[in-house]
Amino acid sequence: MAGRQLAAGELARAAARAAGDRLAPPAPVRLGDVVPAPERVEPHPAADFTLPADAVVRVDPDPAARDVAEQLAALLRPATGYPVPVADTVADPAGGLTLTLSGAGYYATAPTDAPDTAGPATGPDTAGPATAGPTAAGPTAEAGAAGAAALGAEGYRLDVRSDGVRLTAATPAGLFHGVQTLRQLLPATIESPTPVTERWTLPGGTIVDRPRFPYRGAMLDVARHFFAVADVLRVVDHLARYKLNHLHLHLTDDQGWRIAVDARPRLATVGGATEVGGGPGGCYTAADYRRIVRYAVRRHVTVVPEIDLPGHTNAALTAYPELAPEGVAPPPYTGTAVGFSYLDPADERTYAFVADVLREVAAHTPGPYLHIGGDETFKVPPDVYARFVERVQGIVADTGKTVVGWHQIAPAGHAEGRILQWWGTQGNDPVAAEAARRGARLILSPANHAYLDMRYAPDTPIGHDWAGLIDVARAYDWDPGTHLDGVPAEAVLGVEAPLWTEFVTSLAEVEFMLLPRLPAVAELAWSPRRTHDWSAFRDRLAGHGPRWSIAGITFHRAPEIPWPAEPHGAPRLPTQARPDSTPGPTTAQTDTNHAPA
Ligand code: TNX
Repeated sequence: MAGRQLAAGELARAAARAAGDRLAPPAPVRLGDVVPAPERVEPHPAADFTLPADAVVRVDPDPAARDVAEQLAALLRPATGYPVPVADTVADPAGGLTLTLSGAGYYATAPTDAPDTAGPATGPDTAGPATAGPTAAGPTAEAGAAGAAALGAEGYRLDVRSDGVRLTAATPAGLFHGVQTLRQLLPATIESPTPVTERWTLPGGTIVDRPRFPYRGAMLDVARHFFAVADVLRVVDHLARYKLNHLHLHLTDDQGWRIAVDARPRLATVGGATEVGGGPGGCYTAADYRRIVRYAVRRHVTVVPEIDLPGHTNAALTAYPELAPEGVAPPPYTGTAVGFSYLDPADERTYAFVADVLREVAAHTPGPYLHIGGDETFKVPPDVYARFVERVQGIVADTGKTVVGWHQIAPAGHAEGRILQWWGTQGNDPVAAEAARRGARLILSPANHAYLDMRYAPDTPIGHDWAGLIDVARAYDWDPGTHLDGVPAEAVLGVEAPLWTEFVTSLAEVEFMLLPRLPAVAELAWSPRRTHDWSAFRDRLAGHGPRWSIAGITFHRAPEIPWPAEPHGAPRLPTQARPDSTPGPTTAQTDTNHAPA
């Protein structure tokens, strides 16, 4: 009798659930509506999942995975108003969100698709694709381990089923990227900082995803204008959202020196006290810098510090005039011209200075790279310049880091593992191609596609135009795998979008220039080439406008994107008066200064 009652109760509940499912509207976001486009998407419309008010995030008892779970819970709490506790166990995974490291997930046994031939052919991030069939649940443990290996260092698998969500990856970085996908699959109001009444439904199905290129980045120039630590942290958030994993900080230039060096204290006090337009500038203490690094590490973003040498050093020379040619202190510089300053390559004190600076910066930097600049040193003869770069490459090697430089360092001798950041505008660059043949790897930042300081259109209120106007289509319209003649995809480490800040003075302006172009760059760097499709990208991108608005993030409402109407309007770029001493962005002289060599 009791048994029959139980069964009847179960039946009634099942019937109510089925009726509820039939009545429930489908998830507002489609499974494929993710930027950057995932490698594989298998929708399973009957398997939508609605987050219950008592949802729990469960995670493998691994500290780094646990930290990703905490970040997932933290992003769910404000808008849902749910408590979302995190539990250190993946037992009893029904009804919540489960994050699992490595072999414990579920995978099908055999790949069903050829590897993406447009991408690099080898390496942990580029093994053959895993399979995500709707019938993939419940394979053997061996199949699980094989699947996790195929996800590589940053891939993930996301299974949304009506009884719960499972996220699996071989690494915490993979879990973190999976969380970014999950975030985009929730209704846009998940970005609200305060509770919203909403059905928190995720679209059913499976996504299996991993990056095309291991280096995916953006650069922030904190030298031309100084940006507070909080602003930099917010830029890290924007990168992480789109699965970008490197933040290059351009820490030094003519107009300001932005990282304190104990051995050379005047760099901070004198070199840091200026910026374009004559503002007060600023300088990160070692603690500030380490705070940025730690924040980035938690978001699986590697900070790449740049000390620009031997040119772009006027601020350093105001602090240590003995390093200037003829030993004469130059006046502080707050304009926007380039190419006039340099450390004296003939003076041994220059190399002691460089070693002091790079040793300290390396010590504060957990990532593998040190960027030595090397651009626009117009006043140093080419052979002297090449010997300087070779010595500095050696100093970087002594710190244990891998050297990165702008592609102008290509003519200098090869150094083990060195990386050139290419910022040209013509894909035909035999010197860079030759450096790649000698073993250099390339980060591609073609100025006419990836320079986010270029204006979108003639009426964009701020920015350069020396590399042309870059609307969203232009930012999206190139292929890193084939962009440079004679440079095979295997030599391409990845893609980076630099934001120079001669004309960018505030966080709102940074965001206005980054968004919506940064997601375009992210898609080029992450997604398999076969997913590349402007009209599909444009439609997926459009859904991010309301997300940014709800989160209070400024962006450019680019006219070529079909943004949905927003009831409360989007945050607008505050109109900034440009300081009188700063040449306007249309100044022909300023903009031809930067034509790449
Ligand atoms: C060129 S790209 C520069 C920077 C400028 C930028 C402006 C590069 C390595 N050097 O010094 O800020 O153009 O777009």
